[in-house]
Amino acid sequence: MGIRIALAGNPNCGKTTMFNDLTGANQYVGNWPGVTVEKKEGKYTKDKDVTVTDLPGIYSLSPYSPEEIVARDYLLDGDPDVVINLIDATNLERNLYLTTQILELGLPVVIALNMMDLVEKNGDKIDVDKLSRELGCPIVPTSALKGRGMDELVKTAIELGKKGVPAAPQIRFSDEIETALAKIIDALGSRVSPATARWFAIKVLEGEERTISQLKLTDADKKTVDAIRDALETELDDDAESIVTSARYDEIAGVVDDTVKKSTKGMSTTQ
Ligand code: BGO
Repeated sequence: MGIRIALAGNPNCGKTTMFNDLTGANQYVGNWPGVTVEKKEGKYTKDKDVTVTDLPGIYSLSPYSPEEIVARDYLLDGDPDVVINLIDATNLERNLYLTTQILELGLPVVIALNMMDLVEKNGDKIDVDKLSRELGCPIVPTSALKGRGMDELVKTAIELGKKGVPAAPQIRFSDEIETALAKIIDALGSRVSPATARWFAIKVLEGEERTISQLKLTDADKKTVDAIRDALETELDDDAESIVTSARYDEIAGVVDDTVKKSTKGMSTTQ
């Protein structure tokens, strides 16, 4: 049985460079069904049983653009064995916004901490082991441009894909938000698997229509989750989507603070 790897990341994180390095000339280019978003797939040059699917570059898994919808539908329904989430290590804070969402999907995930050559050049330090622990998935430092770390990355991805162990997202929001999420997970019951429950609960808390209609909630369940959302919005005096977005950024800022040491050379181009 072959392994299917999905490559996901922000625009400009080095995804094309990495995809070309992994697949060489073994690429097929087409469109995702129904949209004019380019779809690229290829076979790994060193093992033809490994297929790599390049997802569009995106900043979030919200359903606001065709690129985001394509990427999230593929991750949720396309059933990849493992996700390589490429992140630009010189822009960690911005890139982790997508990462924290990918980790919630219930899929095996390995992070490719790309552009490490630039981080080193700037004299910045990233505690990769700590970052891996705080996020809840393995991380392999890479430089797609220089072809560094690629073998270890694919080896880690294949192992994870074969084992099929989902990422274990470690980030937790404030108590008020976590209590609301727990109540929603309870209301969703067996409609969602334990590995995907957090993803769906967050989307339902945000009031995201697309997910709510996909879940086919009964009117009674809709009332229950609406009441949970209303109570949180009143308590925190904000709308649910902004509450979750701010909470994500707050937690990410904490993770970056814990794991990144900026050079004092003053030549860093980051943030
Ligand atoms: C240009 N290290 C470094 N230093 N650069 C990298 C790495 C890495 O690990 N990975 C990628 N890049 P894409 P998306 C460019 O094109 O793969 C560079 O959007 C330039 N071009 O070479 O396109 C990569 O697919 C002129 O840089 O990303 C590319 O995710 C001057 O990051 C850019 C400088 O990579 C984006 C850079 C004409």
